Amino acid sequence: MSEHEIQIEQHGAVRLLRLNRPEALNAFTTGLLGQLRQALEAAAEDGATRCVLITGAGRAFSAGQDLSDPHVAPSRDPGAAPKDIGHLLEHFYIPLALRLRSMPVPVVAAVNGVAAGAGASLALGCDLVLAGESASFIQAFSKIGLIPDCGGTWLLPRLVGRAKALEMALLGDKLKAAEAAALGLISRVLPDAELQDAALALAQKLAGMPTRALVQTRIAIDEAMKLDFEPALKREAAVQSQLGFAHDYLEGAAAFLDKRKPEFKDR
Ligand code: T3D
Repeated sequence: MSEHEIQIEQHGAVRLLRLNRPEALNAFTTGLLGQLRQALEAAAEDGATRCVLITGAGRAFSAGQDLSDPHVAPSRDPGAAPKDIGHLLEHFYIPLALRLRSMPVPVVAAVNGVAAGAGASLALGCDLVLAGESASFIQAFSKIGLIPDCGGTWLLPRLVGRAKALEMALLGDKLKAAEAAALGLISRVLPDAELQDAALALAQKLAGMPTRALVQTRIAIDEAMKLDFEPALKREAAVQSQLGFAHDYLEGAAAFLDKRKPEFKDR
């Protein structure tokens, strides 16, 4: 399957989405942003898909916003009115970030090269982030007079703390995959040649797990970061109560007792 700037492959219950503008390091045009959101929407609606894997074609994950895209590229005409970048964020990046963060299945990023600007935000917004050893993360925004967007200001301090978030965002230096893993920005680093197979294997493992519980875990952790301890305990109990009535818990517990492999179905 292909939507031009996104390649879509189905591997069993895993929907693989490959950003596909390798000649521009998969920089985001409005076309690519729109196609990626549609592809996420389609994966969310497909009951047979239980995990999404996002990666890039060629030598990069994504270089962020395509700075030559006519929607944002500064006009060379001194008389022309400046373009409103906020419009692009409102209509493309915010809906994309919200769609990604609220997927009803786990989402894995396989970062196969540089992830810069909004490309880094997209990767870091996924549930698990794997990177090849030659991959890197660049908060490129400050170099062009902008702030981190597509969720960057929310994600960075939560992932690495305020001091490192500010260092990365202010300086915009390249952070190698191994450093990113050591900081807790990403989950794992793999040899480049093993990245795609390892990411697919991880996505397939997640696809075989109790999807609804995995997604509720993501939500519970995000919510707990906003709560005091006791409200977090109560929220856990309320969600656990609901999950306890669901098929997957009954099946998981019964399979354990029967010493057999569980068959999870809930989404
Ligand atoms: O409107 C808004 O800006 C609002 C939204 C903001 C969200 C953002 O994402 S802001 C941040 C935008 N991204 C950047 O500023 C990164 C710009 N790119 C780079 O700094 C470098 O390309 C990289 C560090 C990512 C990689 O460097 P390198 O040396 O490996 O590759 P390269 O030679 O620079 O790039 C290869 C080609 O991709 C090149 O095209 P060419 O010369 O072969 O025809 C280059 O122009 C193109 N490319 C790379 N990044 C972008 C891009 N084209 C358009 N937009 C890009 N962001």
